[in-house]
Amino acid sequence: MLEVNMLAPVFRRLLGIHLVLYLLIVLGLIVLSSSADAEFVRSFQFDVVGRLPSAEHKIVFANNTGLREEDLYAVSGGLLRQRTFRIDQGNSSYLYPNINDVDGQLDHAQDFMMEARLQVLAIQGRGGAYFQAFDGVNGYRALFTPIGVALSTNIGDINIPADVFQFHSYRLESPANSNALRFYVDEVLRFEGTAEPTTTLNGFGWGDGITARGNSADVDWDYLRISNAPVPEPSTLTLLGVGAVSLLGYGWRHFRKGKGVGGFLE
Ligand SMILES: [Ca+2]
Repeated sequence: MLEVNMLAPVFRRLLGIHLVLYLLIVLGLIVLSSSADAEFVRSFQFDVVGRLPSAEHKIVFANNTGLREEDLYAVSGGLLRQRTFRIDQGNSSYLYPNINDVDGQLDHAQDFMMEARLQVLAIQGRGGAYFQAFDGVNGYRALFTPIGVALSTNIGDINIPADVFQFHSYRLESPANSNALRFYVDEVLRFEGTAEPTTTLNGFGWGDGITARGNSADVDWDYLRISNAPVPEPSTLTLLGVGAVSLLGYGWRHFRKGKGVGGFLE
């Protein structure tokens, strides 16, 4: 009895060390998985007043309007304010790294996601506001119109009705190594089909996308984000979490038990 009680603190210490090690490993895995994601993500919040997107790494301002970037776009109040509705010729948008370049970093073998939150203030035609990406195999494109969003698919444009004049989030998604295209408005799946094949481009862009006269828009962009990396399996994280919680419970029971016995002896 005495020997068992002498061993108990040693056991508890060992258990404590194992518990701490286990938790450190779990934390490490979570940090590793999130940083692996972050490596491939570009996220634009437009939260720094006056910092136009062309100041961001490898973002190119493509502009054939004859006007300056600061005449067409402004950043304030957490928004990128696109004001191209009154521009009756040319277009101007933000591209990474260059829309005519095949050497981008988007990988068809990784999960793809591109999401923007925005409200349209004024729009005519199609594509005066847009966002799109190419991964070397497919193109993923959302073109805004007065009545919704025109999605590019393998069978041509498909109109998804939406009230573009209110703030909504819009997301394009395609699982790794697939030609599938999913489109969400405010997290609700609105379209599932096949993406448009486009093998010669790699990169992404957003802004005023159409040069033709009569296609223009004023838009407030709240954010724009793009990821292209495997998302950690929820089941793996859940398993790790369950393991951590049960170990904690196990340790807590032994801690109470040990304390109780110690109290009795004292
Ligand atoms: Ca914002």
